[in-house]
Order: sequence, then structure tokens, then C-alpha cells
Amino acid sequence: MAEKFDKKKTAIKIAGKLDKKSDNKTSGKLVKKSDSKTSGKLVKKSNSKTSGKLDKKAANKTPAVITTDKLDKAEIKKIFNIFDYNGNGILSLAEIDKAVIQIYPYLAEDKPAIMRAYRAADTSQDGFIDFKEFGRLIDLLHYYNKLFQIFKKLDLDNDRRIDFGEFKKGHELIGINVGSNKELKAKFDEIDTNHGGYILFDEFCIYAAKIKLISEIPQDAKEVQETQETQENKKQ
Ligand SMILES: [Ca+2]
Ligand SMILES: [Ca+2]
Ligand SMILES: [Ca+2]
Repeated sequence: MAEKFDKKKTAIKIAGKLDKKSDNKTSGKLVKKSDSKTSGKLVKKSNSKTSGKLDKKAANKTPAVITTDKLDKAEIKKIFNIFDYNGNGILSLAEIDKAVIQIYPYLAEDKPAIMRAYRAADTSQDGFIDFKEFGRLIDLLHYYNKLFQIFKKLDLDNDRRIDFGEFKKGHELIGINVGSNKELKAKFDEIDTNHGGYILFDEFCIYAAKIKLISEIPQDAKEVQETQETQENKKQ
């Protein structure tokens, strides 16, 4: 019985997400009432519901875009098919936005992170994510989401850019430990590569990759950071 339970649990990792599509908010309630479901399902559902709630409130409790090392190919394919709303085998940005809202609702607000993951995952630079690129997309969504949580902590007034005042208050969050105001300003200017007076999320990401702010940086994220500008120019 225990073995069966475990298998269910992993299978449901995905299925739970799939269900969200149709059940969405009510699923938690439904599950509580209906006892026809397995206990595995009960556990998983109530878990994901709770963590979803937490995410919205306390952004620092970062969970679970499930990364691909925890998924097999069939599971990844399942998720891909959800993303691929029109079923043409490739994902547009619109399909990605839509799927993120359904599958990873706690990421839905984090547009800059989604955008960056989308651009970085599109290695063929054709504006679409195919199945070969999709694993990267999932991992990069996870990665940029984590970075964005940190970025948001620094961005006290929520205008999606970090001014020097905000940097001064929060610089320790990104491992900067300098004494004088002058040194701090020098550091700020170093990160603010376009010298616009603000650290933008893109600039923040480049710096974060440089100092390996998050240890489990996807292998190719660094190279990707550097090619993003080129990608941007190539697009019409
Ligand atoms: Ca599609
Ligand atoms: Ca592509
Ligand atoms: Ca700000």
C-alpha cells in the first residue's frame, strides 16, 4: 500500500497541476468533501493549496516551480501540452503567459521574470519555445522567479527598478558588504550598467549571475544573459 501511495504521489505532482486548470480555486474544498479520492491526492492538493497561498503573501517563501530534474520526459511532455494551447507544437509568449497563470499562479505577477525566462529559453531565437527548449523554460522560470523574489525585496516602492536609496537599504540581501557610501555608490553604478540611475531587473539578473547569487543557476543561464541583447535586436 505504501508503495502505491508513493507512486500516486509523484504522478499527482503533475496531475494536481493539471487539475488546477479546471478545478482551480474550488479544488481544495471539493477534495475535503469528497472522500472518493485517494489519500495521496488529498495530501498533495492541500499542500499545493497552502503553498500557493503563502506565496502570494510572503514572497520570501519560495517554492516550487518544479524543476526538470524532478520530472521525467513524459511528465515534461504533459506540461508542454498544457502550455501548447493551440496544439501546434510550439509555444508563443501568449501561450506561456496563459499557462503560467494556470499552472504556476504565484508567478503570474512576475512578468519580468517570465519574459526573461522566455527569451533565454528560446535558443533558436525564432520567438517560440519548442519541446527541445521547453525544459530550459521550466528551469529558467524557476531560476528567474527566485531572482525576482529577491529583486522585489530590494524594490521597496514596487516600481520594478531599484534606486540608490533602495539599494542602500537592501544591498546586504545580495551579499554586498561595503562600508562607505562612496563604495556603495560605486557598486551601484557597476550594476546599473546603462547608467540610467536605476538597477533594472535585467541588470540585476546579469549581476546575480556574475556573483552566483543563486547557487543552482541553470547551466546555460550565464551564456544566455549575454546573448539576450542580440536576441532583442534580431526581433523585428
Ligand atoms: Ca502553440
Ligand atoms: Ca525557439
Ligand atoms: Ca524602486
